[in-house]
Amino acid sequence: MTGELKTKLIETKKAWARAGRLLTGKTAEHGVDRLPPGQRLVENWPVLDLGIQPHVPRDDWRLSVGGLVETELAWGWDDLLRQPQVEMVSDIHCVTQWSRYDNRWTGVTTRHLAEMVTPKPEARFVLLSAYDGYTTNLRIEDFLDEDCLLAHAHDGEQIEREHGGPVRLVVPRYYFWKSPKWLKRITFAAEDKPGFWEERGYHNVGDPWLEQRYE
Ligand SMILES: Nc1nc2c(c(=O)[nH]1)N[C@H]1C(S)=C(S)[C@@H](COP(=O)(O)O)O[C@H]1N2
Ligand SMILES: [Mo]
Repeated sequence: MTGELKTKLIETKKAWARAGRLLTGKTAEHGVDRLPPGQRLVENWPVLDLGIQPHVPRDDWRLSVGGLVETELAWGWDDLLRQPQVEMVSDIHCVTQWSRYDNRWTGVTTRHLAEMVTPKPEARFVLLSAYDGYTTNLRIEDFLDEDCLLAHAHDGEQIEREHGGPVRLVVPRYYFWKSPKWLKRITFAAEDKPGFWEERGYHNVGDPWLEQRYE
């Protein structure tokens, strides 16, 4: 681990949630309006994290998948590359108001991963944790959307450490805090469990077109 936890940033973002900052009161329709309400387009790619950017060499990276599944699995870097690879282009929407269009991700779809582990029928949520201790949660159907993937490359280059390399999750339909960097563990569960930002006033679902910034 390097860096210190950004306690001030975390306190500020908690206060924004309490105050409902940045809310426009508008909603929009996904698939009709490309830019969700209250968002502005950026060309650069901001870096957001809790102040800790873990250094996980590719050869040390392990992803474990378990909980309510028929077959648990643990993948290393080579295992991930041996799975069917896809390329998908999607937009990023961060709750701090920036959006970034046309990100070309390479990796393995969450649907393929689910085929490998076979979630049990009782599994309704997916709990995610990362090498910096970050956590977040998704409804299983959102995790299994067709555009979700475990990504190891962005615009044809390996994902840089600051953006979550070697492997991050990408869930384009929701605010980007639902896309953990430095992905470590995926747990299928019957019960939901709020993650880091969800426990600090951020919305449990986080749909940008419904402006679900805060709970
Ligand atoms: N492991 C981990 N993943 C994380 C975060 C984090 O702090 N740790 N921050 C989230 C937030 S709030 C955002 S906006 C995006 C930022 O990703 P980026 O730095 O690649 O833009 O990562 C999300 N995933
Ligand atoms: Mo964010």
